[in-house]
Amino acid sequence: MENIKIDQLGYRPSDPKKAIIPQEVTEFDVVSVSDNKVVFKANASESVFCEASKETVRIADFSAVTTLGEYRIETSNGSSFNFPINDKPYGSLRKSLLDFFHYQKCGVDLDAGVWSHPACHTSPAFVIDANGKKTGEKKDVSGGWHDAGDYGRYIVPAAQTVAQLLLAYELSPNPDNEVLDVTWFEIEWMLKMQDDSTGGVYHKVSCKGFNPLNEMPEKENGELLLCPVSATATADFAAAMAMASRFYPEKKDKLLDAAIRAWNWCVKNPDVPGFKNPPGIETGEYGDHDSSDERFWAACELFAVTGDDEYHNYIKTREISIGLGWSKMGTYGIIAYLLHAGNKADVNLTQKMKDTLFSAAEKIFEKCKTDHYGISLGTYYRWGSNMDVGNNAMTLLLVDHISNGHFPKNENYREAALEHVHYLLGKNALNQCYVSGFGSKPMRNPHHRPSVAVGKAVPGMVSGGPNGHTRGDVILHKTCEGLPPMKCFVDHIESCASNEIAIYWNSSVYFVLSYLGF
Ligand code: G3I
Ligand code: 9MR
Ligand code: ZN
Repeated sequence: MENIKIDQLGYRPSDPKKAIIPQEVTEFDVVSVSDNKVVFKANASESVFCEASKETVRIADFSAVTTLGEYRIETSNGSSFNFPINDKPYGSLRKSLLDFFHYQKCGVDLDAGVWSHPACHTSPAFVIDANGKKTGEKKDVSGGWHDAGDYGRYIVPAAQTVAQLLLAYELSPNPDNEVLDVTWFEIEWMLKMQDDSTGGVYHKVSCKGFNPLNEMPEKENGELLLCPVSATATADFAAAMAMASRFYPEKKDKLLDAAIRAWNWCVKNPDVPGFKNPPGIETGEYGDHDSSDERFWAACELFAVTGDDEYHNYIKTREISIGLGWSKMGTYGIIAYLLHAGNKADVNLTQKMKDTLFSAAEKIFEKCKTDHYGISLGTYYRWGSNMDVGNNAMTLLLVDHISNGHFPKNENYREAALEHVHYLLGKNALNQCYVSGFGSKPMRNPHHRPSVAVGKAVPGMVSGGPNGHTRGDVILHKTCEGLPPMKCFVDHIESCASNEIAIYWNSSVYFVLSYLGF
């Protein structure tokens, strides 16, 4: 019985290594798989109660095992899956997380093995107004990535994804060369989503509702509808395009021009209310009534690139906020300012931004100390909790970068971030590796239309993960009602609230692996 939880993909020799074992036993062995010999024997920790999984466990520290090889943990009443210790334990995982974006391409003939398909969603989209009525205008907005398990394309999550991929490229010790090409596919589409006359950016494009779960994308051929311009989409767009202008020198003018036109729209429209799906539209909403963090991010990116006072003055009068997930984007602004404002940076503002970011990281770090799986969600597991796991790890790593590894206190943020990765790869209450195609118990049945249509999961996709708010998801509710939050997950195609996949969940984990050099 595999009742001992470890990272199913394994460990690097010098990394800390902790398994979670049931409370009934104290002694554990590390056994070498090739000859069944015990190579390490020790006592696990005192038993501890884990609030998120409502179970009592012990922590088995086997960091002392550093010899390359294949192992498993054993106790008198069970064992773990086999796992390796070597210099590249994750193999092609990181590459596969990036390759995933290829499978999400819209508007092109896709050559992707059994998931290949003809070009989808190529017809021009009808612009609609806030009442859901067609305005008479049509626009070509083909291209970009399908957001997730559905075929909608939405600007807000696209901006998060682009930012995380570009930051992974910028801050990794060994960046993947393909990142810029991969990301350009989305940027090109985003540029088409801008309204030429006003500079505002349409919030999203999709059909009016979701199509059946077993349908390949080219089969979805209802009318495409372009939802109204929103403040969050426009500000996110301004930020992402200004940021991108630093990475694509030959496209700099075009990107910066688009960013400035979007910014000017934001200036002219300070009080536009947040986006809501117009009547009759049922696809992903990405509703967010507060565009202040998106505007802040945009101003920081524009200042980083242009050094213009207009943006600096704006930033100086705004609240500094934190966030890396689509509804709260402040941290991207902070990072742009801290890394790229150069000698134009204001000393006080720099300090304020550092304080805000560092205290957010400290809170995350404190939470890890009280969680026996070593992660930072406490008991709050919501839709896309695995993105929160990735984003919290990313926050720790951004502070690691900004502070050059010298923290205010002697805390190891890299190690804490790595525990988040171990959690995603199997060291969790369900013994579940949350990435398709990887681990001894991979996620196999994603709520992802092409995977459902073909009957086989596209590899390298990060599942949304446990969601303690099960209502509305019939299969999740039936399976997990009453269970503690860390266990509210079902590897079932129908569970969109726990087992969908999304571009911005992959980009989050991709950043973490890239930064850590895997
Ligand atoms: O804000 C409330 C909070 O006050 C409350 O405590 C909590 C618990 O119920 O819910 C919070 O709202 C949640 C919201 O996300 C913000 O976290 C909603 O319940 C929850 O249903 C909502 O989930 C979003 C989901 O769409 C449904 O709208 C996810 O964040 C978002 O990632 C997801 O995105 C979808 C797109 O719409 C369509 N494409 C797929 C994509 C991924 O599943
Ligand atoms: O399949 C849809 C998924 O991609 C979305 O993230 C989710 C958001 O609400 O909705 C899913 O669609 C379901 C719809 O909301 C309710 N009827 C069943 C649909 C398919 O499971
Ligand atoms: Zn498509």
